[in-house]
Amino acid sequence: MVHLTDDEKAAVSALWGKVDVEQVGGEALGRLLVVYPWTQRFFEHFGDLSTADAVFSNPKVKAHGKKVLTSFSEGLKHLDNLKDTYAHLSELHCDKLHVDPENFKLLGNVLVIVLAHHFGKEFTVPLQAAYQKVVTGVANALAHRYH
Ligand code: HEG
Repeated sequence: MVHLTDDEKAAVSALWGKVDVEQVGGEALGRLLVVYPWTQRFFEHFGDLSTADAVFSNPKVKAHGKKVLTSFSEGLKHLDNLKDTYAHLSELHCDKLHVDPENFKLLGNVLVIVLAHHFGKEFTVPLQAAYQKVVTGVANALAHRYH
C-alpha cells in the first residue's frame, strides 16, 4: 500500500506515460548490474556481463529490463493493492529465483536515478519523492511473500 495524494498520482502517471520501458528498463537493470556487481549472480545465463559496455549492449539485459518495467507499470495501476498485485511474483522470486529482497530496494533506487537522468528538470523534487514512495512500496510488496 502506497499513500500518494491525487496530485502525486497524477504526476507519477503523467511522467510514466513518457517512459520507454525498454530503454529505461534496460538502463536501470544495466546500472544495477554495473554498480552492484554481485547482482550479476542471478543473471549468469545472460552471457557477457564482464564490462559496463557489455552489460549495456547485452540484448538479454534490455529484454529483461523491459519485462521488469512492464511489471512495474502494472503496479502503478494498483498502488492501493500492491501486495496482491505482486503476490505471485514475490513467491516466484523467493521460491524459484532465490533473489534476496534487498535487491528490490537497490533496483528501485537505481530506477529513480535513471528517471532523474532522463527527465532532468521535469523530474522535480516532489515528483522524485512520490516515485521514491512508489519504488519502496513495490519493493515491500515483492518481499511480502518471502518466508
Ligand atoms: Mg525479477 C524474473 C519482475 C526485480 C531477478 N522478474 C522476473 C519476471 C518478472 C520480474 C515479471 C518474469 C517472471 C516470469 O518469468 O514469470 N523483478 C520484477 C520486478 C522487480 C524485479 C517488478 C522490481 C521492481 N528481479 C528483480 C531484481 C532481481 C531480479 C532486483 C535480481 C537482482 N527476476 C530476476 C530473475 C528472473 C526474474 C533472475 C528470471 C530471469 C530469467 O531467467 O529470465
